[in-house]
Amino acid sequence: MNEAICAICTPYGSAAISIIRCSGDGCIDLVNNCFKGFNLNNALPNSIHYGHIIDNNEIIDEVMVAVFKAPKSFTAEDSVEINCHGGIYVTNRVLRTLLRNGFRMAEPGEFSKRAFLNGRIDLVQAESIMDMVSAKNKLALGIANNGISKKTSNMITNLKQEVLDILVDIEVNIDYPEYTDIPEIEYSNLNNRISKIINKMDDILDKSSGGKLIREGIKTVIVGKPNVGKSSLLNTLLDEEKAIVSDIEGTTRDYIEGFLNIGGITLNLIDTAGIRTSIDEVEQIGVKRSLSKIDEADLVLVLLDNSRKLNDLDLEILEKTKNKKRIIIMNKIDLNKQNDYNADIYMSINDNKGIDALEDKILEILNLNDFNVTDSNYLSNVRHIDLLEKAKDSLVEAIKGINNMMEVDMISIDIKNSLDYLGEIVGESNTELVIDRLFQRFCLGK
Ligand SMILES: Nc1nc2c(ncn2[C@@H]2O[C@H](COP(=O)(O)OP(=O)(O)OP(=O)(O)O)[C@@H](O)[C@H]2O)c(=O)[nH]1
Ligand SMILES: [Mg+2]
Repeated sequence: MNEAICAICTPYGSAAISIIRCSGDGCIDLVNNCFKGFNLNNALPNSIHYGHIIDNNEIIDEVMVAVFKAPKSFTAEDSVEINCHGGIYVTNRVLRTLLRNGFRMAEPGEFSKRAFLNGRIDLVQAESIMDMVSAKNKLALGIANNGISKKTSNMITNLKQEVLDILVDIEVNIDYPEYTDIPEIEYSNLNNRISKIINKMDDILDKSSGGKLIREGIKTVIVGKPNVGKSSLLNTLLDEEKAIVSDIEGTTRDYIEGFLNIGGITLNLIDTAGIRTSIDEVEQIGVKRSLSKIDEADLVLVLLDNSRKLNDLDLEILEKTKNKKRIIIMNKIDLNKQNDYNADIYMSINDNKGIDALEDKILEILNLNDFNVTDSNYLSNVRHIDLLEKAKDSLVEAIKGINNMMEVDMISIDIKNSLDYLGEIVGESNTELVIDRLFQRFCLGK
């Protein structure tokens, strides 16, 4: 029994049309009760009909209504999509009419959740739909498409099948020791088969770090002592006057963010407060935040000043970032040279010099120049990567057990765990709680 639900699934605001999505038991009849035109109960699957939404004989809107019948709809339930005029007031009136006529408001993600629970899509596909909606660049869109088209799920399902085959061989040995015609499981053979799967998993995990960066955006932090031109760099890269630039040290007190697309990749660019020992309490908080931003960063742009000698602050910043992926930039090369430090990039933000070289260097250092979306043997979602790592760790445990000649039923526990983790990626062994939490992150109408 699936209650009839409805929600506006287009953005809230004035537009040519809005779409209200309806799904669930009796949904076609319920819409028909407030629809004047064709009798929707006689509608063919996948058909669209002209008419009016009426509320107590009052015409609310002139609409087109699309009818989908179970199981051939997004949710695999009877569904209706009402295309009404896009004004906020009129869309809300249509929605209210539906709510008064037996529908309840859908929760965020409920349509996708139903599609998943009804077996229309697996969990990876559902998550990829959300990724598609939030994709900020071409590569992220490509990754989302891999997920929706089941390429990602198939990769996991194939791994699962291989693990399952091993488990079945072991279980047969444990459960039916009396059958002498079943070949006894050999540890060396087991070791071989499991190692092969571990190698495949390693391969996927190796490629996945690039996928994760593309999907989520690359957290890029600009750091340096005061007045080196951090805010100027942010503004130049974003091509807007987002941060205040001045020759007063300590201009930026807190961090400022903006998104930048280069080479199809999204950088989440963060300008920070110049790092120095300050007596000003507010500035000190800003400096602390700058330092914590370094920890969280995928990439750090360290700025040095060509017109000032390298000092302790520069050295401290270089030391703090030495284990991060970083690009050292010598700025203000239009001024007299006072700084001999060997930087990666030389630029003058004021004269617009070195910007292209910096952008190329960013792609080079992230190793994303030749990242290939059409190769679908990687994961991009942290949840998936985390579970695949756990699945792999369980197999590594199994190998340890084999090497220690442990009982085969103990080894099979690790293999089962691995299988469970893989299942969790596509949503096969999830508890209701995990699933509820996951779908709540969707937007309304999805
Ligand atoms: N000559 C020259 N001046 C520059 C260049 N880049 C930035 N400046 C100047 O340097 C001064 C400081 O620039 P900001 O971008 O505010 O420096 P910041 O690192 O953000 O400074 P804080 O926010 O105080 O830490 C400004 O007067 C800029 O115009 C450059 O390439 N050449
Ligand atoms: Mg600044």
